[in-house]
Amino acid sequence: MQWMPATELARSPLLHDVRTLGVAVHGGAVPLAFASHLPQAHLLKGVLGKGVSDGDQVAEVWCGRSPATDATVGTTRFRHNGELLFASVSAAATDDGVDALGEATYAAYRSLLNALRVAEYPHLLRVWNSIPGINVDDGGLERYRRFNLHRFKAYDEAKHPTATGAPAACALGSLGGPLVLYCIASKTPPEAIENPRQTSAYRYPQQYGPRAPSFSRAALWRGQSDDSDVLFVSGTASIVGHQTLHEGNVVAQAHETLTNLQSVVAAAVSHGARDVALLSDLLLKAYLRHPDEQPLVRQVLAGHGLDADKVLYLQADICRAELLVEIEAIGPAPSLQITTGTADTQGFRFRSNTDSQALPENG
Ligand code: 3EB
Repeated sequence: MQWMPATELARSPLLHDVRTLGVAVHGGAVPLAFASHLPQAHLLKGVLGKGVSDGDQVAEVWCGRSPATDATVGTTRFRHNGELLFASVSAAATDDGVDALGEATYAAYRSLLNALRVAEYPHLLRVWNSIPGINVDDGGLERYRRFNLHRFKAYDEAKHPTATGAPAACALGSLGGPLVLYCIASKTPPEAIENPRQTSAYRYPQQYGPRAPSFSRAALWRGQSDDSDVLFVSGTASIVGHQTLHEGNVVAQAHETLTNLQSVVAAAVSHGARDVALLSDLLLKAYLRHPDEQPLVRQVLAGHGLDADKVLYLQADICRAELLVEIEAIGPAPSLQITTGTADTQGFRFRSNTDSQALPENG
């Protein structure tokens, strides 16, 4: 994966590298026309940070280490390289009719799981869910809670794990458009990792909705060779046990979130994750409900000794109405050659998770 301003991608050799698996584009009104030969997830979220203007787009590029081929099954587009698969699927969730979002969720997951079965990459490692109107009440039930009902149903019918063995995930709002999912899947299963500070999400009590969310706190994937470990850490927020802490206080929520992230990383290390020991070994993406709070969150991250300018900050609503910030992370991923970049006044800078010479370091 590599994060770069969308304008950089247009000129980057990555765009036509046969090893590139897919791209997620954050921000802007329309997807990237020049990347239409790749599976592309377009996420309607605001890109935040110093030097970023309204409507800027950031591209998150996933590149494997061997040539990939692409395919479409039903409404799911994907590329795969014999080891890993990147897929993107979207489904319209119009506002007319109760449970349109639920139906879109079910349709998108059915299509995705069918494509993974046909392509023979049955194991989901990580899923990013982008949900328009995530906190909106829909016939007496919040749309995120309807999403949980239908994600579960699709997983259950496909005999996909809904508790232990469920993928790492996140579920964030979008500023409109369809429901969009993108994911990384594999031929081999991940090791599910839970956080000792948090109730497993799939065991949340009913007060958070009729069906608990189907995701693991982190997924550790061991590839075919010794050097392929990838640690995917789910969207993590200010939740201890199953309760939201620090309502209305974004700074305290950010601190609690970092404590949760440290705890889940420690759990991954005890499961034998290689090359990760500290939060600073991970690449972070932070979602903020209120764009004007970005400097506060940035300061908290810097105060924890993290390289706060290398974090990608995005504006999005979060799945509990009282949550103001959520942070996700990805660990060393040689098999995906992660590099990230984020805007500052000097333009964009990049950091790689590997010292790989295979990819250009722009900026
Ligand atoms: C939480 O811990 C915050 O429904 O897939 C985080 C990660 C959250 C994934 C999901 C939701 C999801 O409950 C919300």
